[in-house]
Amino acid sequence: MEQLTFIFSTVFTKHRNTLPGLSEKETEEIKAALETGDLSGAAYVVQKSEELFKKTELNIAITGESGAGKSSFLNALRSLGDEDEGSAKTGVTQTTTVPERYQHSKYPNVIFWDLPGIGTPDFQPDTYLEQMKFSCYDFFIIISSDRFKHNISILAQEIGKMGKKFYFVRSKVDTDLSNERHKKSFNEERILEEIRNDCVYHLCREGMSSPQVFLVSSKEFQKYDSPKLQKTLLKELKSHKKYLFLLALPNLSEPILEKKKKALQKQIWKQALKSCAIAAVPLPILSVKCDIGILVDNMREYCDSFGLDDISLFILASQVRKSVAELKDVIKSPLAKEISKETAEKLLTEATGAGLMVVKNFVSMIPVVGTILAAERSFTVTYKMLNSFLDDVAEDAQRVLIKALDRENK
Ligand SMILES: Nc1nc2c(ncn2[C@@H]2O[C@H](COP(=O)(O)OP(=O)(O)OP(=O)(O)O)[C@@H](O)[C@H]2O)c(=O)[nH]1
Ligand SMILES: [Mg+2]
Repeated sequence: MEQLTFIFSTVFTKHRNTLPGLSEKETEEIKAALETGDLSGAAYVVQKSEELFKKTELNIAITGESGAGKSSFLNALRSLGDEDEGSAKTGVTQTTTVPERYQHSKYPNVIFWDLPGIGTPDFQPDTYLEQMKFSCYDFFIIISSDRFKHNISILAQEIGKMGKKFYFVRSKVDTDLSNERHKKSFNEERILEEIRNDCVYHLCREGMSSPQVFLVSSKEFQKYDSPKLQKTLLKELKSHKKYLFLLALPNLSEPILEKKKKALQKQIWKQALKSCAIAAVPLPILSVKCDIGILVDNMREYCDSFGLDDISLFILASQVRKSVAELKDVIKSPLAKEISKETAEKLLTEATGAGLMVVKNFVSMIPVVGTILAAERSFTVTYKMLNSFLDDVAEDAQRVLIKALDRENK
């Protein structure tokens, strides 16, 4: 009982008497389990909550004028190049003619819908919304390139009328800039400001109040307003959907990496609790009780979410025209596929601290000791180990980003 109190006082105090990642009802259930000293009951609440999370879907619609760069934007948001396997088809002639569904490769519950362009003969503004089954989506990203077109404001107004959120993206700004670059008076900031003001002006003229416009290039997705757009979308989403979307976002900006780390950090207590409570296996050699499988799954998830796996590194390397070896060079922790039971055990040993090594041999001679060891100790060790692994992975992701974008390491 005292051990349980210790576990939750650690988590509660850290997060101001709430349990991060749980609803009020779930928090009450955990408290009730805690009061009766039921560790596995408490872990079961966490497990049920995670099952609910696994069922959460996020449907994002990408819409706008034909040829505006919708499919390219969608690929960039999924961290894919236009020719990578599973990417949406892009091209100079009309390519998307029916709504196409694309799942995120690592988070299949994040679903992007590539909608055909509005304003083509098959898709006129008055029937477009119905044809696209607009009510199914969580939010819309409206893409427009070049000069502002009337259809775009019709689309925005109709989405607004349905009570749905939309975000306005002005694409291909890299082309606008390169078209102007030859001029003596060229000033990047000024041109971007002009484009932004023009879009805002037209949206206001069509009756929208204080519209927000994001300038983006799908060819240089880390630049311009893309990080701001991702931050804004995250702000609008709540609980499970917010967490899901964050994990799925490309690892192209430092603030996103930082947010991912913080979000994953907040979940660690749940994993430590499950690991030491549900089907925990005694590891006498470390004098802790935990489920190595749970730890391995989490470590792999950290790597996956931060793009530290072979496929993600290969895609990133080809996008930034670097070799995979160059990117791998800056990675210190194991990649997703290298994580095994042995890796987890090694890190757990490190987390138990040097003092424990003295008792190691003694304990291994009497394995039964493992089964009666304190939950407090098991929880603390797994909590510490996952935290430290997450720190390492986040630092690796940061170094990969700096290398990929050729930034100076400050
Ligand atoms: N330079 C530059 N070109 C872009 C950008 N986005 C898209 N393109 C190019 O614009 C063309 C059209 O892009 P798509 O992504 O196919 O446009 P779409 O809106 O999906 O087109 P439809 O499906 O036919 O409506 C392609 O040749 C893309 O490579 C961008 O941000 N910068
Ligand atoms: Mg398309």
